[in-house]
Amino acid sequence: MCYFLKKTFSVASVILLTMSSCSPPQPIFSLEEVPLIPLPSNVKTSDKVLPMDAIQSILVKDSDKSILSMAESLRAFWKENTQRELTLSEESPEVHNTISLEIDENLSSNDEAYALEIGSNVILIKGKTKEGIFRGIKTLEQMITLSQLQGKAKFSSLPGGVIIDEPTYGYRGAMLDVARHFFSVSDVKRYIDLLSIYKINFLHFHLSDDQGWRIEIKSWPRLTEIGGQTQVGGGEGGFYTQDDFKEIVQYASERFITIVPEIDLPGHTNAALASYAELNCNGKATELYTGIKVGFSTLCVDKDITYDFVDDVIREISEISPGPYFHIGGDESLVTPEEDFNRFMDRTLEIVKKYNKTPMGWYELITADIPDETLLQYWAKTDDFSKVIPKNSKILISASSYSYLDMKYDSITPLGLYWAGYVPIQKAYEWDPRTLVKGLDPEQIIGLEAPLWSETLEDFDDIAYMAFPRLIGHAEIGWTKASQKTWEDYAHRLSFHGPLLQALNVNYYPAEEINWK
Ligand code: TNX
Repeated sequence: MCYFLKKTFSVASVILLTMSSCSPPQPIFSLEEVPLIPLPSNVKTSDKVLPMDAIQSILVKDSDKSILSMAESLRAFWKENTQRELTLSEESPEVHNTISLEIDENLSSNDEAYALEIGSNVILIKGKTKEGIFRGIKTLEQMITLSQLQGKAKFSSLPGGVIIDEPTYGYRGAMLDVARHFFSVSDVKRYIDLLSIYKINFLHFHLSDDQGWRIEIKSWPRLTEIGGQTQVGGGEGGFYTQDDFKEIVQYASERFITIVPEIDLPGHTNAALASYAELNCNGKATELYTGIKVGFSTLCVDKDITYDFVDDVIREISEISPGPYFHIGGDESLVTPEEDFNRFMDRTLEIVKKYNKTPMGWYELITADIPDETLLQYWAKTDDFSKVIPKNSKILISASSYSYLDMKYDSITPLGLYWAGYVPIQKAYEWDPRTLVKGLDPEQIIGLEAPLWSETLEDFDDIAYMAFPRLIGHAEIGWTKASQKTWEDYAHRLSFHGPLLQALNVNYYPAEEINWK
């Protein structure tokens, strides 16, 4: 226990001798050199060093259930990574030899802001809110993992100093298409775990499309009994029961990730049209579809039953989705005449409002009479965008030539599509949401989202190969100020994340342009 002996060295030279052989081990990195992603806004190194074994407890001052559960997870992380058991305390007269978690409302106006201070025998994590504390814990965990992977057996101390940090954008999202191929609850949880390492805070779930309907709707059971039974290529498909969905929502919320459910309407609906004949204008059910074409299906916009269907679906999903948004799709409704599309969307937007959700949709929604609070998701290639976005709408940037994780990295990538061009990792990193799309007012932009469409992806390894490492760069664009980012510095930090992903068995794409550690 070197930190203990240190107190006695002035009284006995014998102990001083013993001491010098066990003074605190040097940390692997100084605080400013820890290759954290996203890069924090402010890092100051001190001359202190924290021996890992100086920490014996986690102190939770505001005994709040969710802070306690974060403390429990940190405790499990500590045990796994340092083989040491920490105690959990809710009260302590002195703050030393502990990791203290507390709320500090004066920290910033940003709810996700946190301060992380590492002293010689204490770690203080302050959050503006609980969410801030969580983001701070994730920074600490990343620092420990990166140090440990580089330090091998030598890892036993952390560098002293202070990190003060907050995100640039309030919406930093990922989207997973579970309709083209179905992914299990445990795959989704694994994705959520990886998102949380990089401080992503929204997961948009593309729950229905031509090839599959993936969520149980109790009042329309054939959607999953028929529409959920296949996928691209003709595999067996699958769906989430409402209990599965609740489990995912809960798992995500413990990691401060909000689930955004999407039911794509009125196009991309073949799975529903195959399940219920009455949703078709000709009254005949379509065949299930397992190809990858888009833009051939539409709900029958002039039938009343269509709106009963839309109302039931939005009601049932809203009841189990605590997040603010309901995404109603709206993309590529190529066989719905524009007038019909607008009429359909006007009624559907009313239904979303009735169930107290903020409507969200792909930007094609702008032809309808959209309420001001609507969140529009901009996905076009940047150079072919000519439509006028209403000045009062909020915009989420998902430009396909930069943010689409299903675009191939290059011509030899075995998975993915390339209609929006190849997206190597430098291209995916080096852009700015505020200036990418000409004609958009930067004030309208609330954040960015990286969609992962799954036409060519069959299992978690496929997901991981397309998402990582591009999603890590995307997370940094959302968090770190544009003025603080450079490709060279990012590429250097990213090189340390290969071992991190490997340790988690993530099948990432080992891009040649990175000098992986
Ligand atoms: C376009 S982008 C689509 C999806 C496809 C994707 C494939 C958008 C809103 N719609 O239906 O899966 O391309 O990259």
